[in-house]
Amino acid sequence: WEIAPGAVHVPGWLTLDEQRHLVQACREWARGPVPIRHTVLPGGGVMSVQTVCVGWHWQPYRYTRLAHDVNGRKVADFPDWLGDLGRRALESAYDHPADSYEPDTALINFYDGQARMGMHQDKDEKSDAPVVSLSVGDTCVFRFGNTQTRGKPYTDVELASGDLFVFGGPSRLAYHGVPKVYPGTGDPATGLTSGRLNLTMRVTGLR
Ligand code: MD5
Ligand code: FE
Repeated sequence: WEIAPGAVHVPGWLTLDEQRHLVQACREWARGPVPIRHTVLPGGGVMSVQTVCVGWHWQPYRYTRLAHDVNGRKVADFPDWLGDLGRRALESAYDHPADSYEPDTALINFYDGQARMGMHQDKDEKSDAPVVSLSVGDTCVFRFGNTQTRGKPYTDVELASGDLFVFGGPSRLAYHGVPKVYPGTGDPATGLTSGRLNLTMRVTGLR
């Protein structure tokens, strides 16, 4: 399903086994070396979503090797299996080989029933490579907007457990957010008994 040029939604892309594996990996990353936390924004706001990173640490609004805003430690290495999953995801969404896609960071967001993500652009990456987004757990409303403003026009899409979304090309810099999560809609067989997990893979363009 192409929502806009370069923005492709593939419902039910992950198998149940893959979802279980992701949940397990994210659980371990959430424990450390840099524990999952509510990111504090420079203006003093606190994000309702909890975030943990792999490969590079994201803090508003840049990527760093060390989590200066949490405990000063280096985040877990970006594993090879995750890069493989990212290339397979890109191939499925765009229907062509993605051998040269080498994501080097993943942001894992955990949403409880109240968590939201306001409309924003992802522009901290110094690369125009696509972003691969994988969802596990409760269904949410994902709001996909335009590149000019936070407001209309936008398209609301439901993202359910196992769904893949790829954002590339002209959609890479579109405003987007998560205005709502539907508690209790996930399948406990994933290992996630409540809430929503979203993992995004990106190319930072850093070294
Ligand atoms: C989420 N995460 O569901 C979303 C999914 C974030 C974030 O927004 O920044 O962690 S990723 C959605 C995304 C990424 C890059 C581009 C676009 C959407 N887009 O152009 O719409 O937690
Ligand atoms: Fe984003």
